[in-house]
Amino acid sequence: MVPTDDIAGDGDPAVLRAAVIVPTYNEIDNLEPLVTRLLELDGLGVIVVDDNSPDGTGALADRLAARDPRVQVIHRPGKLGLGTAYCAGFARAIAMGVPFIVTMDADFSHDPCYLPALLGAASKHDLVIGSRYVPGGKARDCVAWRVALSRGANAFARLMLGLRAHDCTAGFRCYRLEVLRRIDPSTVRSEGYSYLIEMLFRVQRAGFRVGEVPIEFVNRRRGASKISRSEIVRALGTVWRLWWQQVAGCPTQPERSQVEALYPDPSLQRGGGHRRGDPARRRPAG
Ligand SMILES: Nc1nc2c(ncn2[C@@H]2O[C@H](COP(=O)(O)OP(=O)(O)OP(=O)(O)O)[C@@H](O)[C@H]2O)c(=O)[nH]1
Ligand SMILES: [Mg+2]
Repeated sequence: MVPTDDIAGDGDPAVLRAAVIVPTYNEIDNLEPLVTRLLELDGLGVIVVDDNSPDGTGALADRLAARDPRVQVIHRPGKLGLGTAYCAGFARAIAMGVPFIVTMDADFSHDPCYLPALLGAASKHDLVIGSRYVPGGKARDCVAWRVALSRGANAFARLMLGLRAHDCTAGFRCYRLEVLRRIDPSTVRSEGYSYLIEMLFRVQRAGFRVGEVPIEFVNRRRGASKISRSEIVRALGTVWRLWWQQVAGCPTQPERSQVEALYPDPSLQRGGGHRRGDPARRRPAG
């Protein structure tokens, strides 16, 4: 395990090393304990993306944000999908300029205790996945059909798309800022859970280094799953679409000029490639 020092900021809430994006839909019982755990870690900010949860999760997020300036909330008018929720969170994190951007579920399936390992590994990798399927990783308390579904989806995505990661559907990830600047998450077509596969596909195709850190994934204890049968079918469709893109040789990346226009970065304009080790000394916007 990488030591916690790897994510330590200098104690100033305005100097963040990483933003943790937490998409929420009806996570009233999970959000406060999760945010409390996250804020115990130095140098982390939290971006909650709530889709007008009927159970009041959005209002709870606002109260947490009022208590601590490291917490921000993005409210959306209704359930618009996990993928687009990540996308909204990424746009905010890119605007903040934090060097590392983490995504994780609100339901404690992704234990914050792994964040130091994830962020530590991100010093050598451009995308780090908290993985169930590398040695040392596991899925606890998960029903057999969900494990089989997840295993099958991973095998299918790896085979069809040549993905090298073992846990391609994991939502526990740490991206380096320059990866998101280059990939431009807003151009990803998937809106739901398959957004994760499409992001990984693009990251690998763009030549970034992907690493995996073993985690023990724990089935949610509180609240209900939002994964539906139609999401599963859509994910299959996404894999086929990406496979076709690959076979037909379609570009998967936005034009470079488009990246520059959306996220102006002086080092890209100089044609000097991607900046490494972005300074973390930027204040979060808003
Ligand atoms: N904002 C937003 N969040 C979502 C949406 N769908 C799911 N989420 C959140 O995304 C995270 C993952 O969703 P889960 O329902 O836990 O899906 P899962 O982890 O694949 O399924 P389980 O193993 O059954 O928990 C949770 O924090 C959800 O609250 C959505 O449409 N919008
Ligand atoms: Mg979950």
